Order: sequence, then structure tokens, then C-alpha cells
Amino acid sequence: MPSIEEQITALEEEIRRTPYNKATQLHIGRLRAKIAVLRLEREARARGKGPGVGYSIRKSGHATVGLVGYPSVGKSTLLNRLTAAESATGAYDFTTLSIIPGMLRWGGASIQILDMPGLVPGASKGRGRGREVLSVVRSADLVLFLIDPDHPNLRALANELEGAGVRINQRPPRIVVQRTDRGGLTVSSTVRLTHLAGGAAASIAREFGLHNGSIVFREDATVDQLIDVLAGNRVYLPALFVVNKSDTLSAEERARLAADLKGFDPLFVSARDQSGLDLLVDRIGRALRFIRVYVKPPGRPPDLEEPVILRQGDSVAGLLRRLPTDLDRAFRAAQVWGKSARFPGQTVGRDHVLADEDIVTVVIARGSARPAA
Ligand SMILES: Nc1nc2c(ncn2[C@@H]2O[C@H](COP(=O)(O)OP(=O)(O)OP(=O)(O)O)[C@@H](O)[C@H]2O)c(=O)[nH]1
Ligand SMILES: [Mg+2]
Repeated sequence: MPSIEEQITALEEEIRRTPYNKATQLHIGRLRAKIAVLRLEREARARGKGPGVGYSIRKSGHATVGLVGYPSVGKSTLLNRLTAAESATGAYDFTTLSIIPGMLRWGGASIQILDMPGLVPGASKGRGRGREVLSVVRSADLVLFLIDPDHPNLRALANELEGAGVRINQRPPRIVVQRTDRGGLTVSSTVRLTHLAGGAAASIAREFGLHNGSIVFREDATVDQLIDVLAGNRVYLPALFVVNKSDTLSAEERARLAADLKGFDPLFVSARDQSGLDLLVDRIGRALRFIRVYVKPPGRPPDLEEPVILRQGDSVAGLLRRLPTDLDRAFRAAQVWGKSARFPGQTVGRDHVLADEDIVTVVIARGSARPAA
């Protein structure tokens, strides 16, 4: 019996050999699904090897940014410039062997930046502590790709993240999958499917052992998007692409690199002479989409001095996590004024999604010891 790795390699080889056209489309889709299933199995086994896998990193601040790049691109130098951290730097690869956190302030938010060991091709298969680094990347809120002008090979780096189930600058596919015990598999869609017409979706689902249940497409999804939803362990993260060491580039070299990396909207900085760093900090802050929510104690004006910092998409539950825990326990409802409210003072529950500059009063159960904040 070939190992999981050998099976994956054989399938990848078969995909490479098969010309892609209408007739082979489904076959290739199924091969991709088989690879995804084998990767899930590989991850499950790696986890089964027990403790010692992964770095333990305590998240703090309002959001976490992972610094990702090949060795020696200047990740540690950049961390030291952006924060008060002191991460060792060196003119040789793999200077950094553990994860070093630093804290950056932006507006009222504190942003944790994680300096990590450099990634190398093969990282998602475990090379150079790659698997551990990638598992930390998965838990970040933003990925900052740092690129060295001498080795701008972004594709290979992005592939490592892809292999670890990280999807960069994409939103989750609008596909809803439900499993049932019996009744067969139904596939329906609200739009015309051009990539997964006929029985393609069902035959890919079967590779994942899905024989009973339903798949509903709300967009014209690709094979890969369906595989992502069926595999179910994907994370969708925003990313910024930053070229470091621009102090070493002539104007022509810089223009050429900018053209090569056009689709990535790269930002040019130099950690050494600190150029471009203000702009970078601003882009980081904006990419994290913070919102400010003002808490108003009942019968009193809101505290406009100190907003609670949340992120776009956060609900009342997220606000409660940032307030004293007894308030969370006594929570009855919330009243909201601002952009997220249908009318001023609307009463909402924990699931209500808040907007920037909302004002919120937490209504607590009668008889609770503490007055509402
Ligand atoms: N010219 C130039 N050199 C830089 C810049 N930033 C970092 N360096 C140099 O690049 C080398 C590597 O820097 P590090 O910060 O250690 O790189 P790293 O990405 O943390 O490397 P690993 O921890 O080994 O993955 C050092 O010699 C730095 O002085 C820059 O903006 N310009
Ligand atoms: Mg380093």
C-alpha cells in the first residue's frame, strides 16, 4: 500500500498528464477531490501524533497579523521597526526559530504582529517546521507577505498556504452542504452552473463520502470551491503583499517588479531605512476593518471617549466578550443607536451585527447585582 504522500504525488502526476478539456473536466475534478480527501487524512494523522505539534502562541490585542515570507526577507527587522519587540535578526537563513510577538497601536486598536520562522517550499508537507508555522498563520486575522526583491517568487509561497487550507483574499463560496442519514443526494442551484453542470457536483461529493443530503449553490462555483466547502477546514484571510529592501532597488528595477506583481497591489518598503512604514501601518489597520462601538449606561450619556474596538462583522456577542464577564452572564438584550439599527434604540439580541460608531446599551436581567455598563 503506497503511503498517503505517494498517493498524493501519483494523483498530482496524473492531473499534470491529463489535458484539460470538456471531456476530462470531471475526471480532473474527481482527482482533485481525492487529493483533498488524502490531505485531510494526512492532517488527521499529524494531529494524532499528539502534543508537541505546533507553537503555543497566546493571542492578544484586537487582531493578529502573521508575517509570512521566505527566510532572510527581513521579517524580524520589520517587526522590530513596527513594534517594541526585539526579535533577533541575521544575514543568514532561519535566524528566527520560534514565534516572536510584538504589539502595534493603530487608532484605539492594538494589533499583535507575529514574527515567524521563514517558510520554504514544501512547508505544508512539514519542511522547516512549516506545518507549525502554517497552523499559526491559520489563526491570524491578516497575512502579511513579505517579499525580497531578489526572490519575488510569490506563487510558490501562496501555494504553501493553499496547501494548508488558507485562502487568501477570497470570500467563502456560497454553497450550503447538508448531510442526512438517508434519502440520497440532491443538488440544486439558484444560478446556472457552468463548471459543475450535470452530475459533476454529486460525483465530487461522493469522493468525500457524501451520499445523502443536499448541496445548494448560490453562485456559479468552481470545482475547487466545492472541494473547499466539502473539506470544511478552510480559513479565508485577507492579505497584504509587501516588498521589503526597496532601498536596494533602482527606479527601473522597482518599476519592473511592480509590473510583475501587479495583481497583488504590492507596497514597497524598507525596514532598514524605515521608508513606507507609515503607509504600511495604515494599510494594516484598514485591512483589519476595525469598528468603534460606544457603550451607553442606561439613563446616562454614552462614553464617547473610549470606544470598544471590534471588527466588521462582529455582533453584540463580540461586544460582550470585551466587557466584564458578569455583564455577559446577566445579558438580557441590547439597545442600539446608529447605522446597524433599523430605528434609534432598537432592541436586539446577541446575534445582531454591529456597525462603526454604534451606541449600545446592555440591558441586564432584573435583580442582577451589578448595574449595566
Ligand atoms: N538592505 C536591506 N536589508 C535589510 C532590510 N531589512 C532587513 N535587511 C537585512 O536582511 C537580513 C535578514 O533580516 P532578518 O530580519 O533577520 O530576516 P528574517 O526574514 O527575519 O529571516 P529569518 O528569521 O531567517 O527567516 C539582515 O541582514 C537584515 O539586516 C532592508 O529593508 N533593506
Ligand atoms: Mg527572522
